Amino acid sequence: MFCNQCEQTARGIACTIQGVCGKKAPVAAVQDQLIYALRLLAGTVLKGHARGIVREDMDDFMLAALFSTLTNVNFDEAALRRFLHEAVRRRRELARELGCTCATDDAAVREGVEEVRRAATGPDGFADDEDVRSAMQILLFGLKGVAAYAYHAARLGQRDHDLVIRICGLLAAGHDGVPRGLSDWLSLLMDCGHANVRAMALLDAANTAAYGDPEPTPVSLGVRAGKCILVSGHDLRDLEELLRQTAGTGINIYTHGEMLPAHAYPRLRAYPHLAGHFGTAWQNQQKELPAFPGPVLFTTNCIQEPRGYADKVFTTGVVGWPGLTHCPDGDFSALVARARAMPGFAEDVPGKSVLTGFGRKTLLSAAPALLDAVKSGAVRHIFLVGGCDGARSGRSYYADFVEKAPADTLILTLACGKFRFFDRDLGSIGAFPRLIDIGQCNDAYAAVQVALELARACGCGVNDLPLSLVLSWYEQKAVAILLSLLALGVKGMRLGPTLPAFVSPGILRALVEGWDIAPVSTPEADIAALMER
Ligand code: SF4
Ligand code: SF3
Repeated sequence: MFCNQCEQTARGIACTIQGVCGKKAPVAAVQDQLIYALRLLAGTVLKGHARGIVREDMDDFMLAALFSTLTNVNFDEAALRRFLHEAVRRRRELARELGCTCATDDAAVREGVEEVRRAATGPDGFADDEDVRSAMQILLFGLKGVAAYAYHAARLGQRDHDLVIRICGLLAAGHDGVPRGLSDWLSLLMDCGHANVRAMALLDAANTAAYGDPEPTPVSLGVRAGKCILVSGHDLRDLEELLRQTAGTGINIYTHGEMLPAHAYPRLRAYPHLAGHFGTAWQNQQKELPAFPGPVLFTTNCIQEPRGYADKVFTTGVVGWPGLTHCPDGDFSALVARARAMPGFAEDVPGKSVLTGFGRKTLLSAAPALLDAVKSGAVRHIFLVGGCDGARSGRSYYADFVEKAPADTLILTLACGKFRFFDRDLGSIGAFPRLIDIGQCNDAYAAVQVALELARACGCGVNDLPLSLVLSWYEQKAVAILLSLLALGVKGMRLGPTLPAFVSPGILRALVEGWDIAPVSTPEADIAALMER
């Protein structure tokens, strides 16, 4: 196997024997085949699009299949193989309809694995230039992130066929016979970044149309006596469906990881048995989940091997782990039955509460007051410290950064990286709490909107604001968000805890020269340098 798509890749180079994440070589092989099959399918979908063929089920399939190869989503070889066969079947069927010959069969897809591997390692023949190879990898990984966000939006009815066509065009690049140099690939990366802005906007529209605009909301870290279910991941629709199916049963629902901001959506908060938040970020689940006295549902990434507690872990949607019970779309009866059979919490245990839900509307309405605070000097600088969490020890940088940021600075945060500091009391500046949780990783869209609004109100560019981005990456949604920020022209970002293995020296040079991007160093040095910018 060869997989280098996430931050914890072995030796900082690639997982070649087994994934550090737990991915086995046969699973990696099917994922490689699936990617190749999707590249071929994308080309046929583009031909169909040119002939006016628009299929919602095809669009949904492309997004789900791509999402299933993202880090920590699906480890189930059989489930991935079903996606692969479906991709091959769909291409053959569409090709027949278009009247073109289609050489895709399982054997061709098997050969395709070699091509995927060469794209990554490049021994000969395919993308010999290491910078082109790097750009191709960044593009593929970014597309996985775009697909993830578009998938969530589609589940809530927000679909955009043109976005899927853009994804298909980018996925087919390199397999479409068009010769491209490095600058062409860099411009495709920007296209991917813009496509991701569109995907995040769609998801923002989907979430807020379905559940209302998030409002700042305190969330209890304590527990209530009674039966319980823990819900992890990003998918608000799954959470809502489960809340509906458990209403009036006495079973309390707790959020885990990236599901925390769900408490801030009025139509989700309205369920009185949405009881609180349990645990921290994904990489702590093997330590934290055994103590939860009810079953756990994973709606998206990031699932880890449930060592010793597999009998209470359920998956749904694109998530899979061999041997776990997979809930069919919207049917949580098995999960609810398990909750009834488990002990639940014996008594109320009060806990501190954390504040979440500074969503797009809230932030935009606070923008004038924020501007005044910046002009008066009350707020000297705004840091956005956000992104993924992970297991690496160097990630204490982010908590240290937040701790050491001067008292006249605000910290905006989002995604699961915040669990390093989400329960700290950093005080406030006037009406603003110093720690402002915008939401999930996809709510980077809200952060971007606010930055653009502040720049507009100041009559300057985003890079002229006293605003700095300090990002932590782990998986491919972070790659998509990074590409979005680059495409929007955001400069001077700090990226850590380590640079991606798939970024070549030439691409890094382009990022430094074009966007002044830098790896994180020490909190003290970065704070000083960023505040001087
Ligand atoms: Fe390794 Fe990350 Fe790939 Fe898992 S997803 S196999 S940890 S690079
Ligand atoms: Fe975290 Fe997996 Fe990326 Fe939505 S839950 S951010 S790592």
